[in-house]
Amino acid sequence: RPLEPLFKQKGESKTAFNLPAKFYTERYKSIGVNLGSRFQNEANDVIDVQDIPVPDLSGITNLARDENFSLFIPKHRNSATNLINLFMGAKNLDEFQSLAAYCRDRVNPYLFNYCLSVAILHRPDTKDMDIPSLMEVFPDKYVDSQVFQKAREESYVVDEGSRVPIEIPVDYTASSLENEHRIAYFTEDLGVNAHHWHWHLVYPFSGPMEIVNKDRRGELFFYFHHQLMARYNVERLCNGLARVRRLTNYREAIPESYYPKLDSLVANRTYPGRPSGMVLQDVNRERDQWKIDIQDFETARDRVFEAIQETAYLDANGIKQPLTEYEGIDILGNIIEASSLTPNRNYYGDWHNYGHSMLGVIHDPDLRHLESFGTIGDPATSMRDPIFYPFHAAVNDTFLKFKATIPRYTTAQLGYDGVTVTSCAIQSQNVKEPNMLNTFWQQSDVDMSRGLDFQPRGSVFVRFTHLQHQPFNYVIKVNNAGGARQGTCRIFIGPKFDESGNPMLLINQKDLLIEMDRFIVNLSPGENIITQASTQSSLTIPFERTFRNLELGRPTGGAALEQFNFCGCGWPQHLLIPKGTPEGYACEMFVMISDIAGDRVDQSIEGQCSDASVYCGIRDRKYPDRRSMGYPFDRVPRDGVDTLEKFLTPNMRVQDVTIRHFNRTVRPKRN
Ligand code: CUO
Repeated sequence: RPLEPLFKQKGESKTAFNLPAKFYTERYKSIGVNLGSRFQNEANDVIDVQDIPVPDLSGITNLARDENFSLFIPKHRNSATNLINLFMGAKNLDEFQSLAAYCRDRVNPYLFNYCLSVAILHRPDTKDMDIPSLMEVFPDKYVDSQVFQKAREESYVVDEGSRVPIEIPVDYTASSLENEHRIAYFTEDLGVNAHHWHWHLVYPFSGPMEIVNKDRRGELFFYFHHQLMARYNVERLCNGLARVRRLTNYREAIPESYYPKLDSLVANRTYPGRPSGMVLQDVNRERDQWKIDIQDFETARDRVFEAIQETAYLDANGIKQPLTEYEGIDILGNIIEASSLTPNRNYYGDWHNYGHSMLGVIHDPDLRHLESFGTIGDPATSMRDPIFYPFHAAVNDTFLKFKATIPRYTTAQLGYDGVTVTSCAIQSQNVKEPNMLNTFWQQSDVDMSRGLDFQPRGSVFVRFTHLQHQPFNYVIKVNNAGGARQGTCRIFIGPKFDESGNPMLLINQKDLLIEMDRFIVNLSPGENIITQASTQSSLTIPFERTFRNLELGRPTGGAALEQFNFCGCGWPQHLLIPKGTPEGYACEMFVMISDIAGDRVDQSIEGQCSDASVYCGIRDRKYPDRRSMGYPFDRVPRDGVDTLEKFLTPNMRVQDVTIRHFNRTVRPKRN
């Protein structure tokens, strides 16, 4: 029962759906046009869709087909919950396919895509099916709008074999007058934005409980975004910018501005820009059935602070419950986001989601201009906007305030008796000096033809420029004074100096430490040499999987779909390390072998994608590490420990490493 072709919009699919007559939409019923098979002549496959009773879509089609869609807007969220419930409730695959085919021509396309993806990810009978990346279906959320006009021309005028890729300039959203633009290579990176969308798809905050309620999802919401912020801040430091500010005053003018240069192909509208100096206002958008005051936003935040101060929250019955040492962070994550697992939405509200949505309509809070939300209002595009970071810095700081209230790790909780890390080093490919990481620019091509709103004959490539690094190995020497045993190797990298060039204090440095890899090692008695390739990192997925239909150097022409779902969730490998500087950016690498007794989660992960489990977890399984996420840096260091050196127990080691940036561009091989 193929579902994948249902993702296709506007007829680019080669699969036609033969629909029962009662499925025809009102507009075409009278003239007998079956939208599902309107391209039947060109179709390779024709699928007969099973006749089922027509479902009630009234709580779903209240979002018009030509509106932009955001989960952060309550009305849209309700429509999504209704549609996911409908898809999840289908008794079998035949019925699911029929429902999806019926809905496709009636439901808002973004909403449809999201709900179909969520349902495929979570239904037991479709878990192994492919879902295409959002970038493939809706490239308009990722790519400069000027590209589409050029793509149209190229595909109409030039034969497939002679087409040249359409290049997206590096600096298309702003000039160098805008300081924030120095790190646009990170904030506008296609892979980063695709990953952020995918993370939120795998961990939806609303919908049926069986899809929201995943192991430690509130804690992972914290940790994933904490790591995003660490990575972003280090990119800032590499580019001569200070760590990002926190957005704490909701009544002050907001200096961060952004003009996204994106057009929504579905809504046929340009994503609104935001000039510097805008001020939040109370929101009252009647068409969206949405009303929220700044006061509500402030109250939600203040109540979270109150819970942290008391290390206890009020449950739905108004009874105080403790925020405990290990589980407290998970509950707090669900309260702050807020997800459907929040214990008391009436009291705590939706702090984080309010932020995205209110900032998203700052330009038209009462809908007088009939403008949709800005990029911050949608997880697929929000990381592009510089205001994402001051807002998420404030959210992250709140989590860290809670972490500062819980007991510090003792040396006994950090150590591993008889295990000594005697050395650790990085060796980059084709680089003589050890502990030297090299970054540079690379251009890559992505085939956008599947998501264009016209039907090109064959591939249309878009060429974009992204950061890349020389692949490298970690070489870690470990002495084991005991018998054969296991441990977890945890590797972090962070800046050695602050903005002023002073050595970093651990209390600040710990929040900038980027996790690079985490993997279980087998230790033999005596000396062990562990070699781990950067490409094997349990955070990342390879470039090809981020972009999936990409075929470097060749026209695609119907590239086979790979399993995408959880396997498609992962930090893009090309951004594993920060950019560094031309003169060499000084970092410290931290390596630890932790005691497996405190790490191990007894479960089988066979047959499951676990390539990027650090940020994404593993489908249908527990998070594969029992420690608090971020261990050993999730808590304030013990008394008297103010540097990484002093933090060390024998099972840890620190090594200076340098990240050097070469301002040159590697172009795709086919030119
Ligand atoms: Cu991922 Cu605010 O949660 O963007």
